Amino acid sequence: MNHTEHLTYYVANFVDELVKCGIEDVVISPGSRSTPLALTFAEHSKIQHWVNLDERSAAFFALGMAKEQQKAVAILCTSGTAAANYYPAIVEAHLSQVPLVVLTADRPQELRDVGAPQAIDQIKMYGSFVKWYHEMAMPEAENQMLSYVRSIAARAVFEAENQNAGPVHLNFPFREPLVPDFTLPDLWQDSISGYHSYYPGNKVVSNVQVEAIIEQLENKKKGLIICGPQMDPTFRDSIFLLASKWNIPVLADPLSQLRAGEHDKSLLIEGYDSILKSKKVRDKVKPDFIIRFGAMPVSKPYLFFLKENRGVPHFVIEPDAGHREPTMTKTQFVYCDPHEFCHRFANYPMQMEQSWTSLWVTMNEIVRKQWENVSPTLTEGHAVTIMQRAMDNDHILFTGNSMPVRDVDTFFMSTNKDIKVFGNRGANGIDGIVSTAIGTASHGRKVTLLIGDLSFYHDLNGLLVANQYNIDITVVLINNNGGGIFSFLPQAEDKSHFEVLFGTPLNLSFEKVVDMYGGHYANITSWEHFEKELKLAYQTGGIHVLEINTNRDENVIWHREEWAIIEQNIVTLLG
Ligand SMILES: Cc1ncc(C[n+]2csc(CCOP(=O)(O)OP(=O)(O)O)c2C)c(N)n1
Repeated sequence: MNHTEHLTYYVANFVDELVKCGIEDVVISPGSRSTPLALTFAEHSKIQHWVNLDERSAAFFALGMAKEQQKAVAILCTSGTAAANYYPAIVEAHLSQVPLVVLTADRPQELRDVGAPQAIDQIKMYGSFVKWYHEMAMPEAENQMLSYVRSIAARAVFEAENQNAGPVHLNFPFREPLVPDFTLPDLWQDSISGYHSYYPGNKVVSNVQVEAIIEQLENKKKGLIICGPQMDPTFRDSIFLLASKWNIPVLADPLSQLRAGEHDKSLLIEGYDSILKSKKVRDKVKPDFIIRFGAMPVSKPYLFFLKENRGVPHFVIEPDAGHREPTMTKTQFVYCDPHEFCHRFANYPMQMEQSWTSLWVTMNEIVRKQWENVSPTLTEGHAVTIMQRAMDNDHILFTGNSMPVRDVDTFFMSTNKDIKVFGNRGANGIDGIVSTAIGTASHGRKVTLLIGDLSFYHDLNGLLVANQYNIDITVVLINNNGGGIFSFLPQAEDKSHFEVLFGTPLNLSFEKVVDMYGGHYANITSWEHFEKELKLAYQTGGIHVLEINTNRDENVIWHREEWAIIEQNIVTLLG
């Protein structure tokens, strides 16, 4: 066999195995060293290849796709800084447990560390942010090596998708010439199933462990369940089964997938962030135990609440492994399938005090009432309310970081519409948000992105892929000309350096950029106008950017006034 034959069979068997293990999408960024894999992906009939020029955007785009599809997506780039540009999305995928199979092409050994062009040290370059790294062998097509390459592909997909999902990295050294020969016979194997089979199973708690937990809960009447960010849409059935059996309030983060859908929401407390903002209120609603599912919630007041109640039994349920508890509260980590936990514990005859549960429901009602009356002026908070009303069933609301996710926490009240809420809350970066949102829209789901102007600017490149693949995306751009969140922080009091270091106004006209990407732009002048533009966006598709101009200082005052009313009403209720 000659060089090209070795290369072709090796790479074809690898790609074919990824496909057999369920990979349906690969996002490729152009380059020369990755040619063998790029051409083979393009040649394989059962994988869709997407081309995204900017590796940073490409990796976030794949991240969004994997979030929405709930399965691993492959990404491929050439050697050098191309691979370095994947870094932020890999960090986010690691922390938010999203499966990615990261493929980087590399120079062969003899061209490393000798000043060869576009050669950097790519060995374990993503450090502990990937679940598994493997330096691939040089292409060879003996049977043994084809078994090897299939085995690695199968393992990569498994490692990415199972237990705490996340990214895996395979680094491929390739020697020139790089172009495979697709006229060679028997490139793809006929078998339908993958090379290996994996039966990972689910973790369960033993009877002894269940008894140990129940013993601590007996006679407790003021419990709370809280659910942070998690992506399983079916979890609501299990958690509300447990909640209804125990008559226990469920505090639900906006990314918990519990606020929207047709399930019974009588024990859902979606207004808990507004409720717990007040120290006076927090002091009066002391729980006697807390059970948390999902990641740590977005809400800062909840963080304070948890710290102030360090003495009470605190359980964190994790499906596989992990230590997601940043407050150092004494915690009992329970590693088991969360569905199984709910079903198992629902059988125990626990009952919360009716007055406790009713109090949370009534406080939640106060919050809901406060947000029902939409202010006549354009406020950042009520943009969420109007968006939520306009969205159809089966919609995705993608929320940017900074104030958007906090406003969604505050203003996205429960609804029977099946709306998924996604965000990049692993590392809370303001980078890559546009690309990730477009990734969630890549397979035809209607997606509305709520984003601040700095975050939008940070990832303008992301719009290219929507333009090139005709992906529909509606962007609600809250333009407060800078970082609005900083006006809520203590540094806002010191005006001397605030604007330069934190406010950072951009003074940009986004209309021109939207035009460059072939999008439709509207500067929103009223809520009626906003509703009309959202409707138009959903009807016509394409890229729509609806800009709402707000003022950072007024935004803080408005939020604080509204929260003060809620506090007053709840304090009156508590007497
Ligand atoms: C990549 C990255 N750089 C910097 C930050 C720090 N940061 C957090 S919020 C923020 C301002 C975001 O402004 P904008 O997107 O306009 O949203 P707003 O605060 O106005 O809601 C910055 C710079 C970050 N989280 N991620």
